[in-house]
Amino acid sequence: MCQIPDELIKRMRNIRRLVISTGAGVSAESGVPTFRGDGGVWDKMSPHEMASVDGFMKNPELVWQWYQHRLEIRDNVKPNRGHEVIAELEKRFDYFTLITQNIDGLHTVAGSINVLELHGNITRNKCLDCQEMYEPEIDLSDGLPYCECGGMIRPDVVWFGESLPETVLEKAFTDTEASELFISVGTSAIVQPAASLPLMASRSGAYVVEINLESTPMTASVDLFLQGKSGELLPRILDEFSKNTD
Ligand code: BV8
Ligand code: ZN
Repeated sequence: MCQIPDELIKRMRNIRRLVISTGAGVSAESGVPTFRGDGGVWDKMSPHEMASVDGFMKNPELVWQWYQHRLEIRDNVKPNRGHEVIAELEKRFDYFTLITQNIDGLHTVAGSINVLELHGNITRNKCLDCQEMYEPEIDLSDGLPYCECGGMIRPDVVWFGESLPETVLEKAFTDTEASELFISVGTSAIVQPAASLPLMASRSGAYVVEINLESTPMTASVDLFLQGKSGELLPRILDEFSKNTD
């Protein structure tokens, strides 16, 4: 099991602005399948078939079934220690931002408050045309759901080729550039523009840490790579950080 270097704990004790950015790897330990690992959701379907407007328009029933299936998984899991530690760390820093690619909402369930959901949230639906919001429960047995305006209702998530919610992305960029310590946890660092955040932090002078089960395209350019499970490493970091220094 990899050591938690003193350097990281020392830095945590000497900074005020912490940004944590998470991907599917943090939810993996709650039982939510990741995208690109074995048994990942993508290996059964291609992302562009399922998580894109064209894919939805081509086969809305299939895409709706896929999201309903993932919502079911999400409704039967709970946050894990990794989520809880991130929620605890938010209380310890004057300026803290959590940026997540995850759409399962588990960070909020775990108690995180300042959460930027870059890719939306599977527990919300909206109208494709007028953007009216709708509850997550959709009964497909009555056929496809439609809005009063006649538009199709879809999950309120960001699909490939769609731009991310503007204000959310703006704030993610601003807080990343202002961060003194940037910790990326459980992402394959492939999906853009989320994957550019650590580099942006580094360019603005932040110390960048990557916590992940395996190395990724960002590993070579971070200051510290901690290989392992987020649900194990994050609690150890919090324990070391909480030890009194005298
Ligand atoms: C956009 C929501 C442009 C839906 C998702 C450059 C700039 C801009 C865009 C692009 C670009 N290059 C390419 C693009 C297009 C595209 C893209 O990035 N493609 C990739 C595949 C190359 N980007 C887009 O289309 C984005 N839109 O920028 O549009 C634009 C601009 C202006 C105007 C119009 C358009 C939109 C991207 C969002 C797509 N939506 N999800 C849904 O979920 O159904 S992406 C999807 O992948 C999820 O959100 C997920 O979060 C995301 C990333 O995956 P990860 O979270 O990293 O998960 P993954 O399984 O890949 O990795 C998990 C990692 O955890 C692994 O490394 C594993 O080892 C590790 N792990 C596992 N267990 C553990 C663990 N680590 C620690 N502990 C464990 N226990
Ligand atoms: Zn509508």
